Amino acid sequence: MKLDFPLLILSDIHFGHPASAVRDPEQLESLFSGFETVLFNGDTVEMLTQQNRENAQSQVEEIGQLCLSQGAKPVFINGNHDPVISSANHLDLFGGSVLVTHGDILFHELAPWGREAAFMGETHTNILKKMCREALTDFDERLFAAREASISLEMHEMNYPQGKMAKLLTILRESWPPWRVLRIVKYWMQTPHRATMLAQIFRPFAKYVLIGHTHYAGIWESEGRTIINTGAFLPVSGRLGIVVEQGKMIVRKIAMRGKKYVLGKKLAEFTVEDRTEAKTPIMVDEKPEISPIFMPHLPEYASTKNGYAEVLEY
Ligand SMILES: [Mn+2]
Repeated sequence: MKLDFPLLILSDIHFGHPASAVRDPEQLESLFSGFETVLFNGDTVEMLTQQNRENAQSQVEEIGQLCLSQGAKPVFINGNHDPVISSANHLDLFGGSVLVTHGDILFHELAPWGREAAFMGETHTNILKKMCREALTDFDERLFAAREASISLEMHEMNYPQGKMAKLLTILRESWPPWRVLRIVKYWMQTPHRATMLAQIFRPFAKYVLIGHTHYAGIWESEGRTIINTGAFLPVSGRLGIVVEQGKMIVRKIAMRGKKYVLGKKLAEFTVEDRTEAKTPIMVDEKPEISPIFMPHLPEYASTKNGYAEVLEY
């Protein structure tokens, strides 16, 4: 796929979710203008259940049309809330120097803070069990397995708050019981290291890993790599837009002007080297320790998980 620059990366709009900060796609219009491509890095809409899938489909079209009306081509990457929005689970930019993926792959339970974590972990385990060793170390296969696990939720009964109080009820529900908040903070703290390990194992040439998913925006320098989380259009999370041009990336805050979202304060700028020709793995130590985090065929894998899934035996 050829992506034209300048390109804007956003994530986790969660359009259609009761707590989404986007009530009308038109609020995003000004953000899109001036870009050749807008890359939606997952969880753009809510299409997990059969009931909301049809609705979500027309919302995707609406967002896509809005991009086109501003002269930008929309490109969608799957997230765990919209696992069937696209055929892409990740993108490699600049010859692999930049890895873009939603980030649900970072956790065995995909969303270990969620109410469906136990079900998700079990399903993911069962999917991984059916895969051979080669497949387990292949990035596309692993992303595909995680996506399968998300899709399985569709058959699982879920109930979201509905009606006028939905937003408030959702916030209360998400922050109850109180220790859940602490666990979420724990996952936030683990994320940069996990993203680094993901790159080390599956994308050793990637200097930058761009994710969303955890709803915690920020930039981290972690073990020779830079991890950028674009946050979410939800309360508390913070939200960033990444502007990608030839040879560089600029991270900006997303601000509001009136009711519309715009690119705000510049937080960082990175010069990005194209690795199409020179593939040099990013290494900090001479003999990097390979973490078992994403390696279910290693016995240590069990101890790196979040507590639900059983040990995979090979
Ligand atoms: Mn997500």
